[in-house]
Amino acid sequence: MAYTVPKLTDYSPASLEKAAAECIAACQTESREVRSDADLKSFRDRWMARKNGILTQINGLWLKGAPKEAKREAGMRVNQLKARITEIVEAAHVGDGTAALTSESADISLPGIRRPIGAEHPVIKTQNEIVAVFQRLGYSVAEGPVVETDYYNFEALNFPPNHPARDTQDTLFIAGQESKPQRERLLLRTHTSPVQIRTMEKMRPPIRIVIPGKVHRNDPPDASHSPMFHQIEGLAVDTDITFGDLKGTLDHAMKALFGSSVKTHFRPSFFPFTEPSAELYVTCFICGGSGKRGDGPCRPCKQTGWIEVLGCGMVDPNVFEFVKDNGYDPKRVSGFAFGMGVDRLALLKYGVDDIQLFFQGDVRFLEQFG
Ligand code: 2U9
Repeated sequence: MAYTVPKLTDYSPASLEKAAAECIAACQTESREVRSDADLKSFRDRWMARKNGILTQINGLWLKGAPKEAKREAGMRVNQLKARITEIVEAAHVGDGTAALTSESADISLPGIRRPIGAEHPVIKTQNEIVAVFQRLGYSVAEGPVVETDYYNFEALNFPPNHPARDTQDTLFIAGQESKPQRERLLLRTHTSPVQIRTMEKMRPPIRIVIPGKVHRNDPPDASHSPMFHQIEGLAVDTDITFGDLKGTLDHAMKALFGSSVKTHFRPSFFPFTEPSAELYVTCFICGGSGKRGDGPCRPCKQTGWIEVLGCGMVDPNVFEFVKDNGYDPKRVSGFAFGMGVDRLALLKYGVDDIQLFFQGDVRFLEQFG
């Protein structure tokens, strides 16, 4: 009985596997019954014809028929099946039947299906390396929602009501929120700091956490900006945390990440949620701090020999006010925090000059990091 494409009712991986195997076996069997050029032509058309070929029927019946939740699995399985059938049809030739193999199923002379093993994404690789340094220092990893409220993303982080970061040119707000009170309005988080507030609401001090995650800003994409990028923030709160603890901790972390020879440099800065605040620079890990690469300028550090890695500071007591009832009394506890952009560090680390390459999904670019 010639093979016909069955209508699938069960789209479980096992059922898809079985249906695909039956199809492949049928195609192999028929490929061995080709005795003439005419046979070969009708065999090819029967399987490959754009109009009503078996592969076309499979598309129609199996893909279009797939329930939404099975679409992806079905899609993947059908693509593999198509690749396999195409191989068999292309390998088919006019035979004298003697080639009929004893064991019906596997024609081991045919090439196997190459299953490309993916590689860890360079940004996630960099993120995991940084998180691991702080985990080794006893920090735990916290995560939280990407869709946040104005309260957790701004208000609880001591952003004054009219702070520019609040307006649309920097922040992607969820539409249709106008009727809600400001603090309940939903937005795409612009930093992972809201997770620290949510964590302090749940866990009493002392606390040591690092928060990796995606953040969103209303930035037009260019070689160094992406509306979606990755951050890692950290927070340490206890009874007597000092700026010295911040400097010691971050100096250790930078040496663990970029090599024990790097030096660190803290420059005064400002953030709404920390006071005092600083930017942390490390000696350029590309030119070693000379500002020169070969006889040319070191562009990553703009010939300064220093690279800005992160922002940091002592948690502003105003921020603790929002979590005071859970033991974060600013008179009794103090803390430091820091935040860094991961994609930028991955660009420097891998010498990539366009952040868009990270998000275009071009396997030729990504498989370099395998
Ligand atoms: C709480 C208290 C303080 C987190 C901090 C920074 C400094 C910082 C930037 C780095 C590069 C954002 O991705 S970036 O553009 N972040 O410089 N972030 S201190 O401070 C906090 C967070 C939470 C409760």
